[in-house]
Amino acid sequence: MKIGIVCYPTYGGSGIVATELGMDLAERGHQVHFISTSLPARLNVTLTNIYFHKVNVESYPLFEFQPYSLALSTIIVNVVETYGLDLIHVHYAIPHAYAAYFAKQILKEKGIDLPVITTLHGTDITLVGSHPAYKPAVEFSINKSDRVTSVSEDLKKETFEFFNITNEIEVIPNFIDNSQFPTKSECDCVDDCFDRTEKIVIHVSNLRKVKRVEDVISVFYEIQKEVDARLIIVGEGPEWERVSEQINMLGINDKVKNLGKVNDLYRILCSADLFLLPSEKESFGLAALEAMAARVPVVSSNAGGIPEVNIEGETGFLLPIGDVKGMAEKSILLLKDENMLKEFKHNAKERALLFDKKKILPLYEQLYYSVLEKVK
Ligand code: GMT
Repeated sequence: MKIGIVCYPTYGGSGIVATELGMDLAERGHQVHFISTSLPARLNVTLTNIYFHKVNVESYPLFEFQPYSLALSTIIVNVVETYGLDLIHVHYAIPHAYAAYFAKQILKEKGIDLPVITTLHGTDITLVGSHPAYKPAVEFSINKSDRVTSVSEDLKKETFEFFNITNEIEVIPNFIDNSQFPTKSECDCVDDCFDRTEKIVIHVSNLRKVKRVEDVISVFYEIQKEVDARLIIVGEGPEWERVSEQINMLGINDKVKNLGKVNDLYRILCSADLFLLPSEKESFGLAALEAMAARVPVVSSNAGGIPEVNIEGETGFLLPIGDVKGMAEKSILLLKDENMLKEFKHNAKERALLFDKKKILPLYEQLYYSVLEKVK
């Protein structure tokens, strides 16, 4: 198949999922065309069968805001006509599903049928999509997509609650490539990252408000009173300034290290003992799954789709959003009990294996074939 993939190129989960999916499809022999404003963070464009097309949003003095959707529709039309794409798969509804719909209409005039598949990732529905400024357009483009997928049952439920949806939504959960993670013995040998006498607590995110990074700090503050521990923060984002003030105020600067954006996340993760994810909203929690694939248990909130990934009392603990005290108590319990920690680490990996890309990616491939069958 010749497949077009539209995604945001940044470090967000939707871009990661789109990129990993595309690279795997290319490995399976499909021709994959990425369409994005810049090269997606994890994309290896040197792979055979991978093509990259940049969305050029021209600036013009008359425009206060650049017309991204228009530029995207146009490039989709051009790529479909030039390379003869069979379908387009857009990740994130806003405005990708909308732009794809218009590309489809333009192509229809030229006698080309372009099936559009939309994958909903979370913030496109729960935070931005339901805003009155976007709602009718998001609802319309979901209903007009040939197929719609959601990364969790919870997100599917929220989509039906927020919008008047007449289309079906198929849940295809996010996935992980377990083969990219260091093995247990390799993990045990990673001793150059951190001091192995301390317990390593880790948080990975784009440090946005919705991640409640201040709760991460408050939970860790309680942990380090009881356990010899260090907090590693991976990622960059708008909340960092506020959070670093909190770290200063609590006087725990020597116990918290911010690594910023890293290239060897999986190696760093496998040095950790506990992952904290107290998010306000999370349609799935890919960051938690990545931690689990590195054998790291998770103490999280019970927001959105997190309970579909992190299992209470098995791979970690789930507490209500904002329950810092509860999260700290469970973290201390786990970090102090070596047997429980060992068992949870094992369980976390077992759970991550259920989301292995070998199991999940064929679901997308089947979906593509069934769409093509329908339009034939
Ligand atoms: O969470 C973010 O800040 C990024 C956001 C995105 O759109 O990339 O992540 C969403 O999609 C991920 C991949 O499907 C999910 O794992 C995240 O849970 C989801 N984030 C939210 O729902 C807040």
